[in-house]
Amino acid sequence: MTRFSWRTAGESHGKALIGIVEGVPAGLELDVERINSELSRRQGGYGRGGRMKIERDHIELQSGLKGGVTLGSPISFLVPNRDQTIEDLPLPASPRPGHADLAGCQKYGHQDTRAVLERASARETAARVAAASIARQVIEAFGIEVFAHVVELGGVKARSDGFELTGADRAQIRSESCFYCLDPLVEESMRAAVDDAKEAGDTLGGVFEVRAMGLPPGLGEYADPAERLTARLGGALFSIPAIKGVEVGLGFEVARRMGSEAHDAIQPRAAAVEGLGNRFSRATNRAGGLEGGMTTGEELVLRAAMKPIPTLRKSLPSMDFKTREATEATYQRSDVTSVPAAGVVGEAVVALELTRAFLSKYGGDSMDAVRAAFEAHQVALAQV
Ligand code: EPS
Repeated sequence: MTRFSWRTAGESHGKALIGIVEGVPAGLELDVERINSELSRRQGGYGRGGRMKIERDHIELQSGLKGGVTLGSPISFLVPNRDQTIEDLPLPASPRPGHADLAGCQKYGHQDTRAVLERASARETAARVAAASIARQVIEAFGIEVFAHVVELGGVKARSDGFELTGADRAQIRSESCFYCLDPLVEESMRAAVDDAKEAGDTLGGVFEVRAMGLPPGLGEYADPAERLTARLGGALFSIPAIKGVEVGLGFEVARRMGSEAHDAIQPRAAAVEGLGNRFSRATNRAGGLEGGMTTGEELVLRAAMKPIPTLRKSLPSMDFKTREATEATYQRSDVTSVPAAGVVGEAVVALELTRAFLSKYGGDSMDAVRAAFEAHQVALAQV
């Protein structure tokens, strides 16, 4: 059995973004339209800039399938770039504060920020969304759903009472929002914030939340610190460009509470099935579905804070590489905000980590083998 892993390659204005996903069990019928709809969702959201009007992101699968069904061999794919101008674009004279430009040039010894930004660009996340859209079809076959939505943008906060909605309602409401947000009442204020920032040549950050439903308890690991799922999920969210903070469950708020107000009482699961599955549930979910680096079986609740995009039309102070004189950061084009897109990427990286943890616990060569291991654990769970 191949261990689950993935990798991306490609430059923002090169020929294509490229991905390889290994360890997807054989026998999964891949829904390609599903992958493409995630790619176009990543391109969307109010506040995106000119590049997204050029691109039509879609997947071109290269290997790992026969008749649309996975073979168990590495799945490779391209997401072609329409803008392939890497060799023609002008050299930016000065690095942008907040981007990888300066530290990247100092690391590699360049005076050419394009040599850095082409890979450091958040365009790479298109390949990750494609990889995740493949991987998550494995866990979806076992009833696991991952869902992200924007909870704050440019300081405008969504109300948090939409969470009791069912999965189908949530998805419907989010699809009607140009901010991928569940609170329609804040949409106008968010839109005004983006329009004002655009007018001022500025950019906006925000917060998205990622939830995962239908998880079995015990995914992840406490014995190996590096395999603690909390660490892996935090690392995954921090791997998205511009993410500066991650919270789990109550997040930083938990540090201000007494122990008696910080944890989740254990109680019988009301819907427990005789002889099968988890017999326990929690009265609350302050832990956000993670304890001891493992899933508890409750909903996973993660939030990530994104800084405003560092490419501003109203450029920030910088230095010219050649003259060493004070100047302004080079501006070519950018989004005003890409928090909605970052939420799509957040959903993707969480789905990749959950698939990895799921296959590390139940992995087998084929979907049938995975199902057998999963069902055996459901029987074992009823004995606990
Ligand atoms: C992005 C493509 C980029 C930017 C954005 C994300 O396109 P271009 O650089 O050609 O305008 O729109 O990149 C960044 C936010 C960044 O920091 O580099 C994309 O496909 O998401």
